[in-house]
Amino acid sequence: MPPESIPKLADLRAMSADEAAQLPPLIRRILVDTVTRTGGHLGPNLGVVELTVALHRVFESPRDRILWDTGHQAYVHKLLTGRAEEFETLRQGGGLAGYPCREESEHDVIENSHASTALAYADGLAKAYEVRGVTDRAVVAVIGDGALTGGMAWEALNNLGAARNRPVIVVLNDNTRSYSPTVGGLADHLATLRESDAPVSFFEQLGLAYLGPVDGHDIEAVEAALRAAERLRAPVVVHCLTHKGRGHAPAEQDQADRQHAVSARVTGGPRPGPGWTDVFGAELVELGEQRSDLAAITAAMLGPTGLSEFARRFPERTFDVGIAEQHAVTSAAGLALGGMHPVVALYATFLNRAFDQLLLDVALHRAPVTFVLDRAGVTGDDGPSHNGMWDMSVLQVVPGLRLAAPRDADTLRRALREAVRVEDGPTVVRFPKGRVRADVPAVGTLAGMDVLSQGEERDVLVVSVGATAELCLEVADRLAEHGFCATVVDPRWVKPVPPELVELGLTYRRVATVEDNGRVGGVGAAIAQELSEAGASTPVRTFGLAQRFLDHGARGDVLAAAGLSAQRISRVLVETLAGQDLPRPLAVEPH
Ligand SMILES: Cc1ncc(C[n+]2csc(CCOP(=O)(O)OP(=O)(O)O)c2C)c(N)n1
Repeated sequence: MPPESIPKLADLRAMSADEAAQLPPLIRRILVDTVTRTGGHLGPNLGVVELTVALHRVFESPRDRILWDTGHQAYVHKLLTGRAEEFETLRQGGGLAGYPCREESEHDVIENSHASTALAYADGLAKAYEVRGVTDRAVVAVIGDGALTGGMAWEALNNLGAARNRPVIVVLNDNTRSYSPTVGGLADHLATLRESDAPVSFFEQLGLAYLGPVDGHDIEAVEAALRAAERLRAPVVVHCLTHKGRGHAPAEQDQADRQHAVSARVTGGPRPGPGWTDVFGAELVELGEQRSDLAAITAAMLGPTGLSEFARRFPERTFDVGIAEQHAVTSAAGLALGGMHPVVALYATFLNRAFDQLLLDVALHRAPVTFVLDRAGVTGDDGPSHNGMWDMSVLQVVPGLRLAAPRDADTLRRALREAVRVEDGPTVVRFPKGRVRADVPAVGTLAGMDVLSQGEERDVLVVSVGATAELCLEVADRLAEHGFCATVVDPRWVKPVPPELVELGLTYRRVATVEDNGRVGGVGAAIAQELSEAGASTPVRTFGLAQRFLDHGARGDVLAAAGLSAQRISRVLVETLAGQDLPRPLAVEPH
């Protein structure tokens, strides 16, 4: 059946229970057909088909506000809220976003992708409606058992439970998994609630009502529970039990993560080589063998951050803390105080969650913690909140922190070995998403830094940060075509700015820095500041990502749109070297 057979919302609500029961197989077929082609979150969406149908039959979106925590499970919601015909454009440039998107639809109230926020938004919405005397709409937040492990969710429950007359419906989508099985005391408590109805739930003890558990694949049962929840006019948790990957055998049988996220179907071409994540994971296992004080910490992303093998070899030194980056960081500081050297493996974008913990709990304590930031820079198809384009800016302000941006597999291994040897403060190793390309060998060293390409004249010193090395070499080639000489250096450790780099910069006509990070406050800005303080008159051009929320799309397209292409960088540099960038004197107009 084609996407046109997805009913309009009003028709969905008018359907009989029997008619509604016909929808899930159609929806699952669309999900599987599309997501296996475009890539995206398959397992989570297959698990919420009936739940989403029930939600949209009971509540009247957009008057009633339905909030999706994390937002990766909102594809069915998109299909049911007028986007079925565009669904095949999912995650493609110019097409539907992979998460809720306010610009896309009035049914999308919040857009995030960072977990555990929906209950706080719901708390705020409900407070606003109470203060403004708005009583005609429900506030509904759907949250997974994984996202419920995040501290923000607990903080929100604490607030929701305290106001027993302010209605908020929390739909707990309990599939027992984050990527892998959800861990911790709360997960154990949910298991108890699933298996017997005797004990009082944690939610009731906090002051919320509790309904369930309900079979989340039984539309009528979910609808009945949601209606009962609405009638309570109180903060209430509706505990729904679902199966991640439901109805699609490859997802149901996937022991690792129930096809939590699948890649776009690749047709033909050479087999892809190892990824940055694999190189890191393998090196950490080697280091773990040499050093019994090394520990690994993940925030519910053991496999995706490359820690599976480390966990298999050293289970007693591997800690999954749940989707709790703040806790991961401060508990790493605790591990360090206790004589270990923890390696905290995160996606770069999620480190934002734990900035203060890194600043004060780790750096102020000079705790030897190594942060490994995967998916740094533009990630592309997951949209604005998933790009790891903030880390090298926010980390600039952390005293005593050292940051390496390796350019290839070889320098990643080196950086990691060096990082875990540092015992007087935090270290960071950041690298991008995807496959590692061939190593980019140094042609020499200059003042202790790797030289990737040596120019004969001192026209431009190009400072290559991390995986921008190939791009910088292409820039050097293009400059050569225009008769300008560029030397490309890679300092590898970019924070603090190496003093040798500043000295070297003083001897060039121009300095250009290139980084896969927001331009504001990044490595380039730090280098420019150091050069200026050293009294240099050398103009510095900092190339990085335009400091805006970048639309989703293929990585190469997003990079180019954000200003990081060899063509653009070389054009700007040729203009500056030809003196065309000098400010023209203002013409003074007579009175
Ligand atoms: C702050 C933060 N950390 C990590 C992630 C990565 N992540 C995306 S979905 C997910 C698991 C979510 O589990 P759950 O909420 O139970 O939803 P499910 O996919 O099982 O339906 C994780 C860890 C994230 N989105 N946000």
